[in-house]
Amino acid sequence: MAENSSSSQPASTVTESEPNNSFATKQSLPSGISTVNGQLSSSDLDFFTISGLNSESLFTVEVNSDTFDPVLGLLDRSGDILSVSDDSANNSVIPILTGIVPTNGKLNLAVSGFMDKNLVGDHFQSGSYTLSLKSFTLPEPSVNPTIINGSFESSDFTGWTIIGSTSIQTSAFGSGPIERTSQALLSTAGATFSDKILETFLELKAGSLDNIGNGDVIQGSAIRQTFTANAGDILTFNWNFFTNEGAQVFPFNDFSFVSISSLSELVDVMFSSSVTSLTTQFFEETGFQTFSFTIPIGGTYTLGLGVVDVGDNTIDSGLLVDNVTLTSIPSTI
Ligand SMILES: [Ca+2]
Ligand SMILES: [Ca+2]
Ligand SMILES: [Ca+2]
Ligand SMILES: [Ca+2]
Repeated sequence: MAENSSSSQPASTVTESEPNNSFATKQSLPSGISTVNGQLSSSDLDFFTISGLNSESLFTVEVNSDTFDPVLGLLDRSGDILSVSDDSANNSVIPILTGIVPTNGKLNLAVSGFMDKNLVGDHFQSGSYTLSLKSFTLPEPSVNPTIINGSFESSDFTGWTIIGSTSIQTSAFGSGPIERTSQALLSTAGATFSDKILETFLELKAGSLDNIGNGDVIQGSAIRQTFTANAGDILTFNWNFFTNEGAQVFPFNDFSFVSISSLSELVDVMFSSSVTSLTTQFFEETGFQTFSFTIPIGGTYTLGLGVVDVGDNTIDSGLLVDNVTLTSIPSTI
């Protein structure tokens, strides 16, 4: 194909080139590539291999198109399908895949069209698309002298470490905030990560999230903060759980959780006092609740909060958090 003489494209962008319809003829992308501009036609499949990534770093890959409904696949080094994404959220047709870069530093990807979940070219979608790759490592958590930015009023996650689909929301979300103008939203929609990765992130034992007992945890989002506290200090926060699962004939039991010293469920889809959520993107909510924990022994603690999909990652749930506060008991003289 013709060389693109334009210098307007950033160096990290390449144009897809045919033939690339099979794993054997996949297009090799040089290291440092983060964007591929591609074209899909009816029955077309576009295979890529991206090399030179930092092994063990986390990645998210997504495919955006203005004209068609894309499907994205991740393949192992033999070309077998590891996972396939069609839609990443209830209100989006964008496929997103996430994970850990394998030790060889390579990702094998395939772009197809709805509803070619087997990646065999069985579709009638066509148009241009953009495949975007991000890879990153999580910062080493630092120890804060107390809870920092528990109000989320800095309008970002200063003081927190985050993974997955997290955002700062205002009253425009349709619920809350319960404290001033900003709150945190964790969601199972979008670029979420596997339970195994969440457990590593939150320093939980492997299998802890499945062991909650709601079923096989698939993917989710979490935030954490490590801080020092004295015996008797009281940690509190406000939360509101949202789900679309309750509107399903056979709902999966998505849940939200807190971990501090140990892991416990905040609430799941089977909550009894369900309230129809008229103003948000979700069908149901618990309404705002308060969590409280008394620090048993002075020392360093990590607070983790999360929301996860159980069974599959088709129907979304979310968790609003605000007003995370560590209250010290005044010392007696
Ligand atoms: Ca193509
Ligand atoms: Ca192709
Ligand atoms: Ca707030
Ligand atoms: Ca779900």
